[in-house]
Amino acid sequence: GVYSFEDSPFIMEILTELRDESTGPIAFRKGLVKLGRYMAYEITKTMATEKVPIRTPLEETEGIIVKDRRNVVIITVLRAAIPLMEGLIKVFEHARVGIVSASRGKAPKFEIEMKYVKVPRIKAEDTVIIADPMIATGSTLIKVLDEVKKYGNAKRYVVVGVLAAPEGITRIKEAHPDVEMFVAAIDRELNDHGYILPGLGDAGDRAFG
Ligand code: U5P
Repeated sequence: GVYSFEDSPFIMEILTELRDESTGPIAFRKGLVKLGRYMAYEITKTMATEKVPIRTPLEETEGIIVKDRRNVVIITVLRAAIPLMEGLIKVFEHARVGIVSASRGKAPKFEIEMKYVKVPRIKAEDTVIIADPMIATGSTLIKVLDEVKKYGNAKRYVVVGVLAAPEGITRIKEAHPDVEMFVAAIDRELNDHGYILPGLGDAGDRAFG
C-alpha cells in the first residue's frame, strides 16, 4: 500500500515550510525530524498489538505493547535521510540502523552509484524501514532495496519519504511489489532533470548546504 497524509493539517503545515525556498537548513532539518517522527507513528498504527496485564498504583488493568516496534531496522540513504532517521528512531528506539550511500547520475539514465553499504543482519520478524526524503524516478530506492534484500528476508519493507512522484511509485511497485510506502504527499510530476514538481528542491542541499 501507499500512504500519504494530505488530509493531515499539521503534516501539510510542516511540508509547506519544507517547500518554501526561504526556509533555511536549520528549520529544514527540524521539519524532516518532525516528519520522521510522525511517519513512525503512522507505521505503528499498522503493527499488531498484544494485550499485557499491568498494575497501576491503584489496581490491576490491561495495557498493550506494539511488539514489532522492537523489531525494526532503519536504512538511512545518505545524506538527506539523516534528519528523517533521527525522527524515526525516536519512535523505534530499539532499531538497528544501516547506512547506504547513493548518488544519482544525470538524465536520461539516472544511474545510481552506491559506494558504501553497511546493513545489519535482517531477521524474519523485522520491519525494514528505508528512509529517503524524495522518491523521484525511484531508481535510488530500487537499487537500495535490491541490495538490502541480500541481508535477509524481512517481514515487511517500508519506504518513508517526504514527497513522491507518481513515476517513482509505479517503478518501485513494479520492481518490488512487496514494498509499502509512507510519504507526506504525492506530487504532480518530474521535470527533465528528475526533480519533483512542485517539490522542495534537492533535499540534501536544503538540509546540509
Ligand atoms: N532528489 C531530491 N529532490 C528531487 C528529486 C530527487 O532531493 O526533487 C534526490 C533525493 O534525495 C533522493 C534521490 O535521494 O534524489 C532520489 O532520486 P530517484 O532515484 O528517486 O530519482
